[in-house]
Amino acid sequence: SLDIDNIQSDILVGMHKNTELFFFFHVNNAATFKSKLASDIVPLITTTTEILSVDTQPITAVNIAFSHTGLVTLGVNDDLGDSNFVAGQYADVHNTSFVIGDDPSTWNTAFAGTNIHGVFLLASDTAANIASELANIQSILGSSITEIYRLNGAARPGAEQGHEHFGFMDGISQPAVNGFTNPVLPGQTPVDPGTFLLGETGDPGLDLRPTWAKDGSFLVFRQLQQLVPEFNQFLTDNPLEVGELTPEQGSELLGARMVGRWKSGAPIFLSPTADDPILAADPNRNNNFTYLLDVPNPNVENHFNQTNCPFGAHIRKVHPRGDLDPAGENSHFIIRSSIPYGPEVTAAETASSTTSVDRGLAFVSYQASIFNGFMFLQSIWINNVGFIFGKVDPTIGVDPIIGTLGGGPKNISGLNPLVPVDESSDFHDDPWNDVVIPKDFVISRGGEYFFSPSLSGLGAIAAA
Ligand code: N7H
Repeated sequence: SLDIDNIQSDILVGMHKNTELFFFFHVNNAATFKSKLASDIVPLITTTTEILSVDTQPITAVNIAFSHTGLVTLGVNDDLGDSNFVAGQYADVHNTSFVIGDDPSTWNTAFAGTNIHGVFLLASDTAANIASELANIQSILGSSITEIYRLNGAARPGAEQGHEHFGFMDGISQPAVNGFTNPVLPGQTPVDPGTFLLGETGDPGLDLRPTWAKDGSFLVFRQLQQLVPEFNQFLTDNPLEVGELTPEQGSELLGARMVGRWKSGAPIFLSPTADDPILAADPNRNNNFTYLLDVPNPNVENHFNQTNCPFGAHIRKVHPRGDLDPAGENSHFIIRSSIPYGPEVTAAETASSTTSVDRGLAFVSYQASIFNGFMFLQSIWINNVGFIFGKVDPTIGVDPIIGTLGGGPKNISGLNPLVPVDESSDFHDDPWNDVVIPKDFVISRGGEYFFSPSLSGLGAIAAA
């Protein structure tokens, strides 16, 4: 089993709080910073064990992670065995072999370059608690650090709690970690801990890691702006005309088919024509499916059929359950720990169908290899019109939620369920590209790659 007293809380479990601050900093004085890290900061860091029980959860949970330039600034020159980490996320904006799809001009200047050395993640029930913990940390570290940027995340209010800004329930599907997750829920795939934690069984870079890096994880941070009124307008303008559905229901169905789940979280593969909130709320059922069998017609081969779920639906693109052989699927799992940021849509924004206030997702993923995790999903799956490979339609399109073709229109296969099921259909007619998404509704504002060390790893960094 894993040494969960030594693993930071956000990696395997999440912060379990409704507000979260991402505080990005630059280190000015490495010697002072390291001395305070050892004496005062490490004792503040929340462990996995602490977050698991309400009795031991701190009022404000604290995690810390460093960029590559941060580690170098602190005198840590060990090779962690991850070239994406070394180059930083801004370099990947210009990566032509593996395209993450970002437009550098939409990047927040704080992220452009390699100026960020580290990030504090502070999570609590109230913004006031976070402010007081931040004041504490700033008084400990004094002028040894400078703030570069901050982003306040918060759960959405009332009935929207747990839903991201487009309105869909998030945080439903996570991989199960061998030696940690108990019980494993139906439909959860158990994977080696080394998929997420360096130095553990299954770590693809096991031989490359310095000892102190064991039980740390690479944290990919992305500020992903969401154009919510524009997204809603697109759905309103393009209701799917299926059976007896009202235009409103047709719009709802289109959104659900873009995501692969209804707003409640119910998977469309199991409930293809109408939302099913009871299914959505049942953890024993809401992940219990693969795309291998077509539910109403179990004999129809799934490569030819997107009646229940488009090949390109967001959750199918990023987790093609059963569409690939298990090895191809299992090496690309990430653990997500994102939280929405920004206020609710205002009446004026709704009326004009135009975003005027920044809101979106503070995206966080953990993986032991940035390439196998975030990078592979983003470039080989999300932004690849050919993925999922081997289907009857060879041009499925990019991910309708987060994929991009440089901001322009996106043809997505099978968003309308009344698409041909017949494998003899003529490819050249492209009969599957029935709904065209005119522009991107998610825009990257930038991000960075970090390493979230174990507590003993933090001690080693402080002593470097
Ligand atoms: Fe996605 N959304 O609201 O549409 N995502 N995502 N994501 N995402 C998921 O199953 C969303 C993003 C994954 O195992 C759900 O927990 C939005 C990035 C993965 O079946 C919803 C944004 C990446 C899964 C959303 C966004 C991923 C997943 C269903 C950006 C990776 C699990 C809830 C603004 C690079 C899939 C759930 C599975 C689920 C949405 C970003 C990956 C509703 C709005 C950048 C692996």
